[in-house]
Amino acid sequence: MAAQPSLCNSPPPMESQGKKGADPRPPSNYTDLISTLPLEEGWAPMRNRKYQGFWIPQRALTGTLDMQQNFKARPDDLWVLSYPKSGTTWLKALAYAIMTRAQYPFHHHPLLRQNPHECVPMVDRTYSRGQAPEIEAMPSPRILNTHLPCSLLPHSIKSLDCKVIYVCRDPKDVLVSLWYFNNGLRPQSMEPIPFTKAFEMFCEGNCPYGPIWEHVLEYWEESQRRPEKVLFLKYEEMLEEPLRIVKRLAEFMGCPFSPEEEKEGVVEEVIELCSFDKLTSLEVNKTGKVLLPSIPLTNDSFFRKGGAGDWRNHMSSEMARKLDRITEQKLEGSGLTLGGVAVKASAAINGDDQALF
Ligand code: PAP
Repeated sequence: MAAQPSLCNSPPPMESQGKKGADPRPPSNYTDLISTLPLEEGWAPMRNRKYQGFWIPQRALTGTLDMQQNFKARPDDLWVLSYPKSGTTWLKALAYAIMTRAQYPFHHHPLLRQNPHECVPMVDRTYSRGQAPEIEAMPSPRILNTHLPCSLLPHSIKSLDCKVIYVCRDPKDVLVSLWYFNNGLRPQSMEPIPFTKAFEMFCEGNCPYGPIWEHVLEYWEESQRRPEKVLFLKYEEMLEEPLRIVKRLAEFMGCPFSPEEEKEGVVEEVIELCSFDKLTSLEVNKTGKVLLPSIPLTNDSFFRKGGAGDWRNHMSSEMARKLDRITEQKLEGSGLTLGGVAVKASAAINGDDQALF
């Protein structure tokens, strides 16, 4: 297989770098490189390009490359990371509500007026819009987000040892959620993708930020190596035990709930503020628009059913078995289980492996 251009490991000199007074990062600098990357259009209108082993949406690629080159991490940055459709919106809301709880009363909280994606920006998309200064202007501590896999994160995040919270979800439910989301991106003139076609593409790893298993595994292994810096969560356990997870999140973030706060019900208030029912009842999430130019998205597209197991309404048991089998094979030996697939836990994380961070 032909070697793919690598900006991550050995950044090439960019034309504008080092030039005094020049715009440091016109996104067009990357167009030539991007046009050489393998292209897939099965998820149209989304076009995905294979970059360093992952199918990255083309519209996120300029931002990804720009971010890899220019993003400056701060030691107290907190990253909320995920494969798409795995619980990002919820986790963003929770992390933001936990971090800002002393700043705002819950009845007057920014999450009542802003979508969680506005409170916690997606850095590569912000860079794609040429608005990197917005990220640089954020006061510390920043909560930041991307769907990039661990191996594609900018080097400064790794070298500064920033804290990371990763959420994953049953791939079967991820696929269903992604299918609805992607169909919502299609103009009326386009038919929805047949679910069977989406299923096959997903199983082949051909999907935005896919393959999902490699994405999840990179962060899982990182969380095993450095649990104090990488917190690995599952959407399903957030649904089952929100109280335990929210307390764990606060501890990990370095702002645990005090006994007084617990007594006063602050943990429950955070959970309530970020709940599916609460967020979907808010005007901003019913009618607000997403800050992504050229994409016809409204904030309500981040909320659909908000539960586990909807795959049962979309897949035959044969399809479910096939996807579970792939998950099992991909995760074998990692000690990780996904979607109720009992993968044999063995002492699989090879301590000699090169850490991704
Ligand atoms: P993103 O990758 O576009 O940011 P993400 O938030 O990761 O999407 O995933 C969306 C899913 O989370 C949707 O799942 P569904 O399609 O199966 O319903 C959405 O409904 C669900 N979701 C969003 N907010 C919440 C919440 N507060 N609680 C539980 N689930 C939520």
